Amino acid sequence: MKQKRIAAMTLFGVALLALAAQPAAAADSTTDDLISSLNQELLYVAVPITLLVEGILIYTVVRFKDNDEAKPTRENRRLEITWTIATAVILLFVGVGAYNVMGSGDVIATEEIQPSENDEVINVTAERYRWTFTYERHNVTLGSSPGPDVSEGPLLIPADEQVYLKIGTKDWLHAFHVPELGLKQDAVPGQQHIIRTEATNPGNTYQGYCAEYCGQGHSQMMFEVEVVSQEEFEERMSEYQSGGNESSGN
Ligand SMILES: [Cu+2]
Repeated sequence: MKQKRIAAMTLFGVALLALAAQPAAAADSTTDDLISSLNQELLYVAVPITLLVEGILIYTVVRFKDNDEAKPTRENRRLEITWTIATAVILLFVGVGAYNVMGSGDVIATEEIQPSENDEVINVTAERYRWTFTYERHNVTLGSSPGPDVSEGPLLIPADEQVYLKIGTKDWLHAFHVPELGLKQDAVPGQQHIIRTEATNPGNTYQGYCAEYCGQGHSQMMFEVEVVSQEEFEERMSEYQSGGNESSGN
């Protein structure tokens, strides 16, 4: 029984270590890269702590299982100072790591993220029940379903270029979410949140969703994200322009 339990725990530990040692898959965007790297970093800290705590727990249970008269613990200042400092160091490491990722500008929307004139800006607008993507510089509007001024099309993103997505809504709450690119942002009425990213794998497509339950048609609010080379992006934009697509932007 004892050996069985130790064997099971060892197996669990090895599995965790293997998970931690696995190299991160090639990131699909700068945002995805930041998030995956942080996960990896935190795992390097979490796995040894888990093994240490579980090890002490199992050792204690096995070692003292026949101890009928447990002695009360005594104050041990050195031990208390040690675990206080160790915890503080770990929290500091996690805090600094997380802050660097969150504050980088490529993970969450902050006031400081403002595109300059030459940046690719896409207005991503949610409504019941579709998404529209307006390319300010190209005067093109694509949508997850066609409409009067909207051609049906994916969210087309040029690769290896900073892209700014202005997330907004025409009616009520929705949420823009592309898990594989690491993108998620609420679409809040009366507000516009700007998120920034740089997709790194041209030729790939990704599934996007609405991630905030918004009514009967919520499950239809899906869209495709297509990452293409910068040349192809410009070509496709000209095609959409000449294809009679009239953007509603003035
Ligand atoms: Cu929804």
